[in-house]
Amino acid sequence: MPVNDLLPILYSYRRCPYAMRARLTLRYAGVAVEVREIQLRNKPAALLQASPKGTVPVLVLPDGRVLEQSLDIMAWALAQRDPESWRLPQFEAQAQAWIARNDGPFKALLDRYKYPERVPQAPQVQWRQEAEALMLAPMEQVLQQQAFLLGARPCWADMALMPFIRQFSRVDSAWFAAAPYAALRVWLGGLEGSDLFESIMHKQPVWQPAP
Ligand SMILES: N[C@@H](CCC(=O)N[C@@H](CS)C(=O)NCC(=O)O)C(=O)O
Repeated sequence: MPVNDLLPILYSYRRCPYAMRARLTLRYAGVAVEVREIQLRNKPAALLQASPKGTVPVLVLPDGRVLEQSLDIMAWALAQRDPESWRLPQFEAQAQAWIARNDGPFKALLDRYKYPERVPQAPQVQWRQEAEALMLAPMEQVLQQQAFLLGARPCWADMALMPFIRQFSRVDSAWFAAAPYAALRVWLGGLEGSDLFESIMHKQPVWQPAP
């Protein structure tokens, strides 16, 4: 049984970047949810029943609707409340373009860079260089001009990308610290050091269904 039948239930995995972007947006929007921390290797039946594809995040709404894509959860949360205008209708196409580049080709390169042993056909550095050209360098160029991807204030594209850039930065943090991406480091450091990010990264026990 949910803790409170009126609360949406978020199936989440603390370290999953897709789940991070969902938790960030729900928290920012002030939407209270019951977070159910799962283990990817041992997914609860209730999650698979709600969403058989078996990825997180998944948000189950009190009316029974199921949102099973992180971007849908972000959009739903922002439709409830968007106090600092993360959604900028005039820049929606640019936001979508950054997110598509992140979730598509950048995520593929990030996985290769992170797990180079799975793709022995090329050295790890190749995946990093491709990711730099695709994402880090273009982001750096923008962030040298303005503090966030679409202007002086954060928007939902910043929040959607940040967990992935963070993951990338941690594969080889010494390299990232010295790489020619000073503005990107400031952007990442600011978002990572924010109270909002800190608030969604607290450790919590794995959810156990009631016996
Ligand atoms: N397109 C999905 C991707 C979510 C996703 O791939 N999540 C990973 C964890 S980071 C997952 O649940 N993988 C399933 C597994 O590893 O079994 C979304 O945006 O929500």
